[in-house]
Amino acid sequence: MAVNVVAMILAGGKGTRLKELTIHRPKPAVSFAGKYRLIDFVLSNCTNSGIDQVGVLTQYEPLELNSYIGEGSSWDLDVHGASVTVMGPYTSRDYGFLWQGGTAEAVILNMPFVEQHNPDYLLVLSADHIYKMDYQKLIDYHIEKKSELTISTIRVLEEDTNRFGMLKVDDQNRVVEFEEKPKQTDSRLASMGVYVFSWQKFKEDIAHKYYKHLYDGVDFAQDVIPHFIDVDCAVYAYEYEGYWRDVGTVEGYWKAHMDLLDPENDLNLHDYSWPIFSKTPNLPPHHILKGAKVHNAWLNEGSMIFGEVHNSIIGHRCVVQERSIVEKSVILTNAYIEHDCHISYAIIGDEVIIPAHTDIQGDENHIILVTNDNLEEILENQGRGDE
Ligand code: ADQ
Repeated sequence: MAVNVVAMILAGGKGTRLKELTIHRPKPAVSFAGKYRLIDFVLSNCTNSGIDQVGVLTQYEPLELNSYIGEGSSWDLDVHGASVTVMGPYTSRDYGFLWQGGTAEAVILNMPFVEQHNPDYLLVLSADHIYKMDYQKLIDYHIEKKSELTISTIRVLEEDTNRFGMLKVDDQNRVVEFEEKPKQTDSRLASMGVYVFSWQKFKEDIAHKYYKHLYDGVDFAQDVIPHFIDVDCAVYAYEYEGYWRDVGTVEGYWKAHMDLLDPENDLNLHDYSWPIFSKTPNLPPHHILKGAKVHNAWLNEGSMIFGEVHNSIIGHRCVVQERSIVEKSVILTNAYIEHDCHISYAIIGDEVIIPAHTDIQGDENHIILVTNDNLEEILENQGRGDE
């Protein structure tokens, strides 16, 4: 890449809307398709886009992400001068030993990391979206528009507008209005939480303006974007047209998995020109045993299927025992479905053992999430708690 870009990935989210999946781990470390972690997508996008200086901003339960990312070798971020640096929550004497709160705060406090690379552009990314995006095109657009802040956007349905930052633009795509999660809007242009800043502008304006207000929870969407628009900076929207899904809710997470099973969907993980890298354990191939039935499923390494699996994704080291049926479901890692169970429209978390003869049946509008934190409650609701 001719211009010098540093990417900062916001990976600190507690992810409360993913409920029990994020009790013991941050959202970016949650697994996806039985093989990946959510953060693999943004890290792979950086590698594939030629962005080789990456900072990962952690906060909530950072240990797992730290050890998962390590030196970055799984994403080729440790060769030819590339590097990925995982940054823990930041405090210092200057800040009265307080901890970072808002998203912009996290970046501002870690400015020394960005500054040491002396970049032309700062790319701010989140770690909880499933998409394959060439950030180089976004940066080219930012340069072409002589933009100071470019927000990557996607068109959304009316019923989803209250979940995103919504923008209004003029005929040159210059942003004239931005509202974070509005109750009502006629705009359909949503922020993807992906921003490009001209680094000089960020340093002079943002860092300077908010320096005294750090630890008030300074946030990109609530504070920085509205401020840039208010003071008449060049803020442009870039319209991204590929597959993009926010997997911050249980339903969104489940739907993204079902998209993988649909050969017509745009999220093609078989496109080897844009690989999604991951760090996976060394396991034997999956095994479909005699008498098992499998139809339209992703089965990960080390899994053993004795029963039936339809339209589902099975993570590594999972077992589906005899006469059990799994359909329209996602089974994470090392889960064990004993015999004669019926699981549909469900997500079964890591290490969960579903006892024999259990029925867990949700529907399209109600996906049932089962983890070791709520298993007992779910079994009790079925009248099986004392068995
Ligand atoms: P949300 O995702 O709801 O909306 P937020 O909860 O602030 O916004 O999280 C943004 C990202 O930053 C997440 O990946 C989160 O994990 C991470 N994060 C939050 N606080 C952090 C901290 N202190 N340190 C490190 N990481 C932190 C945002 C935008 C919307 C946009 C949607 C798109 O605010 O405008 O539409 O993303 O999904």
